[in-house]
Amino acid sequence: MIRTFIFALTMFVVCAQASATESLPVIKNAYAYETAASQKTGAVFLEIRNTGAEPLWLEGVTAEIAETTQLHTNDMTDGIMKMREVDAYEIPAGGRLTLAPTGHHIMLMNLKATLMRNTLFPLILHFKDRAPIPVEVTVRALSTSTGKTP
Ligand SMILES: [Cu+2]
Repeated sequence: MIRTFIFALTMFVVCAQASATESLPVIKNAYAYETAASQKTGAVFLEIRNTGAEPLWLEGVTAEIAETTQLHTNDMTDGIMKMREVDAYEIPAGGRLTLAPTGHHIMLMNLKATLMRNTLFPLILHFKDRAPIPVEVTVRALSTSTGKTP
């Protein structure tokens, strides 16, 4: 009798923990800059908030609009800014990660279509141990940028 009760209690705790870590990443402000017709690459920036109690890992991205996508970061090496591919981005528990032109960015390679300003295109974010999350990326005009794109 007591044993059953303890088992039930344990199950309750386990379930409560599982649902606590199920909190979804919150994605905000996903955007890319428009591309020229001849341009084969583009970059996507966005903000990810982790409302959960566990770290989140963004492990990859799929986008219909590009043949390949990679997670990139910018490193300063010998005074030169260079892009480098990374396996994943960590978003700490209760923290946020901002992808921006000067740092981390999602690289779209071999674009199948030109990114036209004021349009949207879909992207799917793949987090470790989470269901994929679709987002809509807004294409911004280049003139509104700082003039710096990766
Ligand atoms: Cu890049």
